[in-house]
Amino acid sequence: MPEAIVKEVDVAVIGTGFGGTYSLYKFGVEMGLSVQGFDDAGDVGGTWFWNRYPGARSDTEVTAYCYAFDKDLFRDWQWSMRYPDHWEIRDYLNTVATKYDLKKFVKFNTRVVAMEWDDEIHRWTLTTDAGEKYRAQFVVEGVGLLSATNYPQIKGQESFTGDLYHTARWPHEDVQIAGKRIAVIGTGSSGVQVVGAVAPLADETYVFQRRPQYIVPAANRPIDKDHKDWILDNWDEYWRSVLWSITAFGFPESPTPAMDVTPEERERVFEEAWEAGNGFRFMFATFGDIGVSPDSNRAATDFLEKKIREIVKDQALADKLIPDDYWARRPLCSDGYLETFNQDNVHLIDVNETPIVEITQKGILTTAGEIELDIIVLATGFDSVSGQYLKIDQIGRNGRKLGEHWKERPRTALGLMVSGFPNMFMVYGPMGPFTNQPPAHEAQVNWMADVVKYVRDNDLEFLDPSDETEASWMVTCDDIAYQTLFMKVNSWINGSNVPGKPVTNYFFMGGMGAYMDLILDVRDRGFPGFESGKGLTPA
Ligand code: NA7
Repeated sequence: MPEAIVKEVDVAVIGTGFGGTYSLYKFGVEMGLSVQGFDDAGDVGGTWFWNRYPGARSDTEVTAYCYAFDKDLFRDWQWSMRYPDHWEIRDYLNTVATKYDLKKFVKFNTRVVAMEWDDEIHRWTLTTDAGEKYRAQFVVEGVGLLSATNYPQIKGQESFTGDLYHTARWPHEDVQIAGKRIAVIGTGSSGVQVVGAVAPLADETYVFQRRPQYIVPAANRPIDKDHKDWILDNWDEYWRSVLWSITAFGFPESPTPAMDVTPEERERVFEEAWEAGNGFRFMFATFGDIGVSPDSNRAATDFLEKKIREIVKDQALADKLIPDDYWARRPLCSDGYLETFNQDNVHLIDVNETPIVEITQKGILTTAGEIELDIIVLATGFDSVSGQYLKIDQIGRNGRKLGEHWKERPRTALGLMVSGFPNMFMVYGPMGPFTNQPPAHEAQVNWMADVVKYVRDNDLEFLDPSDETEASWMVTCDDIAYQTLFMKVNSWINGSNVPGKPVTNYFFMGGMGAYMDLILDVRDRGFPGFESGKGLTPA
């Protein structure tokens, strides 16, 4: 006997971060469709529900780290700082959810564990971790680019008698930092933020570094009210400029190659960007080719190396903090990270020189001896881009399994849909744009809404990108990505941070504007290369 379906809806939405919350608004409120949301978290927030570690904040300027669909909200909401912290971002998403009464659509503390397409009735059946089944014609997976944790298994981890936390699974209650001995393993965005926040308070801070990173000041400060007013006065023009830029960060990008100007001019431009703060600005607003030209990249890293040497007093320590590869990882920024290494109670442990042997009851044993600790922080990042999708057992048309379809590498059409998985959309899925996320999420969800309208208006039941359409998108993405330096340096951007994960291209790196033109063109031409299906509407 078939298992009972708890509810049938037009659109199921998995995840309530920026993408999922907007999807609930778009489909459930604006379009008036029946929707059902799910989140394994206890509330809205997405990655910001979980990332509550000390120092956790967006390092994207907030005027492009917010929604564009609601001008009143933008006017009324009082962001405090240029880069909002995790509390403020959660508060913002909660305000949106409350304003549009979105939480009524969502089953929180509920994980979707499986999804299967029924090719007779053209509907998805979703199964939750409680074993309940839901049915939906369309599914939006807003599960997060940086959501599935990369949780290393270090020998002896379970024997530690102090507290051990991953940055992306930080406890909700206050963690006492003052007076503690703290180890931070990892020096990506999260590790750098944690170290900057805990080093001034902790008794001793031990920074376990595998590879150093180039770091630019954040220059966090109260939000610039004049800029906010300017955006309000130029609303459509501003958001168009964000979406039709390369990175969608809301600042003007430079088209000038770094080697086209004199060394003095380069120095002036870099110095100005250093003062202005923000890693993405430094990479993309100074010159147009830092991510692609080895010479331009080297000019930038020479400048950043000089700054590290100026800030860090002990030059032997500075040597260890200077990377020796291209600056082609996700650009970091921090106010104070490098400076902490001038404190006597902040210790850099280079795990290449003195590897971790094991975690003990009392702390961490390296080849140089045991370090006694109260707290160990795993700032070891994420099984990014594809990891969270693969946690859901997904079966599409003709029994196609997502895990098998993606075995060699993740594949999508337009970063939005997967061949053989009709009416299933991914917000910021693999081969999506390599850009600031919230504006891209909105643009993608709007495109999904256009698919839904197209299906309904044309009396269809589903759209499904063909294998050829998917293959052609992969070629487009790879042709661009392999011209960049991001494919030459190991990081989560190319999957090389997680053992066993395919090391490959995961993005469309042609810029947000080009991406917009491509996806809107597909829409305007009536989705060529997509198979459509009519069928029985279920009783
Ligand atoms: P990242 O940027 O992937 O950084 C993870 C860090 O953890 C990085 O320094 C890694 O070293 C280090 N790492 C990972 N595993 C280990 C082990 N086993 N031993 C020692 N060190 C390790 O993750 P984040 O959370 O900081 O940031 C991810 C994104 O989230 C960020 O870019 C923002 O967009 C938000 P490595 O450098 O790889 O040698």
